[in-house]
Amino acid sequence: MADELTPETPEEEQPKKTHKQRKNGLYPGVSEELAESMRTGWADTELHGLEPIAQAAHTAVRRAALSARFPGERLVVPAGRLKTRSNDTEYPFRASTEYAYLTGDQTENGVLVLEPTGQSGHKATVYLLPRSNRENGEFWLSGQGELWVGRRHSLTEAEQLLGIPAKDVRELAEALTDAEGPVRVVRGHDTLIESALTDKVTKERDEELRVYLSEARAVKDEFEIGELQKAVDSTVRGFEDVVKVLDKAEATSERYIEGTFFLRARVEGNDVGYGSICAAGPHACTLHWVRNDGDVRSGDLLLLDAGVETHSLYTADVTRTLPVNGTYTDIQRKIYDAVHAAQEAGIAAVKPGAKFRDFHDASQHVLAEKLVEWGLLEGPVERVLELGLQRRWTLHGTGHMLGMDVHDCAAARTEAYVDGTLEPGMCLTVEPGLYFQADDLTVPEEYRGIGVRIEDDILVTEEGNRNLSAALPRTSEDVEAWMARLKG
Ligand SMILES: [Mn+2]
Repeated sequence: MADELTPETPEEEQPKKTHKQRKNGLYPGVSEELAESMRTGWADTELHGLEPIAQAAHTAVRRAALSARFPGERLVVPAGRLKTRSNDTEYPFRASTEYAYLTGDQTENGVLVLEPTGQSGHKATVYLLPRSNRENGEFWLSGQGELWVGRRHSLTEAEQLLGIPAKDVRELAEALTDAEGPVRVVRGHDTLIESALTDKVTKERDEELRVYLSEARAVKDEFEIGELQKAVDSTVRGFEDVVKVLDKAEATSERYIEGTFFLRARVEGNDVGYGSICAAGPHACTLHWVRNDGDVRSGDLLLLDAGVETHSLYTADVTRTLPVNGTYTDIQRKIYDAVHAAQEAGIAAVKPGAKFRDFHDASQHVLAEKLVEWGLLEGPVERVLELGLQRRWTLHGTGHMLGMDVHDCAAARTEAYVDGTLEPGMCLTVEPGLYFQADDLTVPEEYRGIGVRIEDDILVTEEGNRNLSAALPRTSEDVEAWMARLKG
């Protein structure tokens, strides 16, 4: 099946192999007459005059910046390959962020190569699987044949769409093995390409390429900001969907919430940008609760942390903590309002010229004040912050860069990110939380099992910031009114 005629097999070898397979009885049902019949009688479906994809002009600018950073070197950026889920089924394919960022393309096995054109400048080529060959039976006998997986773009069509010359990827590994001169590859996506380069690359130099591509994504261009807003808008609708079916979730489990949000993500976007956290009751205190198999009970809170990923792979990352029955209890409201105050302080600290750490510090300060005020920690607040004592209940950093990866720019150097300075065009989450574990004996019983997080997606602007997810209510009163309206 899928592995009988692998895509990287040079074309000229394939007819022979197909013949041998038939002879060996691998395709016992295929007579020479059927094989002959399948070769012919197909219409020419080549598409002509295709317009470039929306981000083509932007990807060209990104490749030019990459070229300027690594003059005279061959740069290899793979999309990645299908990953086996079980036997001959694969996980849904998601192209590497680096490849999609530089090409706008998302097809499996694709590889972008920037070939140096002397001391400065590069020639970009995108290497792709071409249309399936009909002559050798590949299109219907191979698991990667278009009859099984769907029509691909021809190389000519891909060139028009991406604005990059396209070649057959099955010739790439050999070409890379033969090529001379310095080369770097983005690791972790394509073992075939990496093994072709194994004698020519070093870990340290490849890491510099990865770091560059991570830092390059920190400031978003106009296209990216539009896509992030789209992702957030779909996410807002997904949250509304969930509120409308909370009774069904109560009758079943957290899975009903996960499935409801996923429906919105698949209909309006590519997927969810990360596994949805649908955490009812004490599950809210488990930061990455994605099992989502628990009960949803009236009187408990639901912490929903979810984001739609657009077709272009930009994701939202939004959290709301909602009372399942529509009304916060007194203790839930007290904790919720404290987290909201901390988020307000955090958002206010997001502006150009501010340090990345500032919004975290602002939020943590508010949370430490509340914990002292409630008698859970002994003051003064400065002592608490100095010793980090609030972290027993605040647990995580207050936010991160957001983009094609939910934790975007993760390979950036500390000085360029965590110790860096905010600039217009950066997009980040502000997401303080308080979590009182169900078995935490250091807090009064009424706190135990309550977890609250509020998370919004904030764009740094020239003037300060813009909350991309402002369409979702944040104060406890506004959340209750919004839920009442949707459930009404
Ligand atoms: Mn987040």
